[in-house]
Amino acid sequence: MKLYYSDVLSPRKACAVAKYLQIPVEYIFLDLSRGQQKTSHYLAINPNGHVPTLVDDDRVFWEADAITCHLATRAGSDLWPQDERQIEIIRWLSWAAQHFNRYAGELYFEYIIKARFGLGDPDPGVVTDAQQQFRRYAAVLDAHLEGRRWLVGNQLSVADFTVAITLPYAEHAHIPLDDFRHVRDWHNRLNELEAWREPFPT
Ligand SMILES: N[C@@H](CCC(=O)N[C@@H](CS)C(=O)NCC(=O)O)C(=O)O
Repeated sequence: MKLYYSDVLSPRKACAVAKYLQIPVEYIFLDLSRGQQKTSHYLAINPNGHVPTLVDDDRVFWEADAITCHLATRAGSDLWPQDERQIEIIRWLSWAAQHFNRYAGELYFEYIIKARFGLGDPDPGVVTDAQQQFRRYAAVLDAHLEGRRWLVGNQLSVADFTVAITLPYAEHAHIPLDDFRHVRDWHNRLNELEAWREPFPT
């Protein structure tokens, strides 16, 4: 299996799951600052020109969530359980993409990507709005996590990897977590996993 990645948000998810599951993967780093995600060779496997992409024999997967589910299926892991828990996991994946990570991702872009790629200063209007919307959805997550260790069925799943994906950057991205103790406790549990703390190949 080949995993095309870079050391940024979406690939982090795929790398963390591959490492957690100890799947033998050939990691191929793409330098986004040099446009390596836009070469004709790469666009042939991922026409979006984004990372990550997983190539497993003659099957190609883009979208990090599809990649994590495929990796878990290949490993026979309950990170993507083969039962009705899938429905609840899909709910969290969808919610993260549309709401929670949408606004946390805006803060990640404003504070981390702009600085890294020389795209200028954070836009105060975007930051204020994103922080306000983030708090709204973080309250939903915080209430769900009260009394639970993990998001679905009190067992680690791909939903935890996806929903939490911006949180390692919370401090630098000014993601406001102060009011959400259960979210912080849950992320501390993820931080006990080496694959979460250090997802990228060295
Ligand atoms: N929804 C996609 C998002 C992919 C994506 O936007 N990746 C970013 C990095 S986090 C990227 O490739 N940026 C470089 C570019 O678009 O040129 C996924 O989850 O895989």
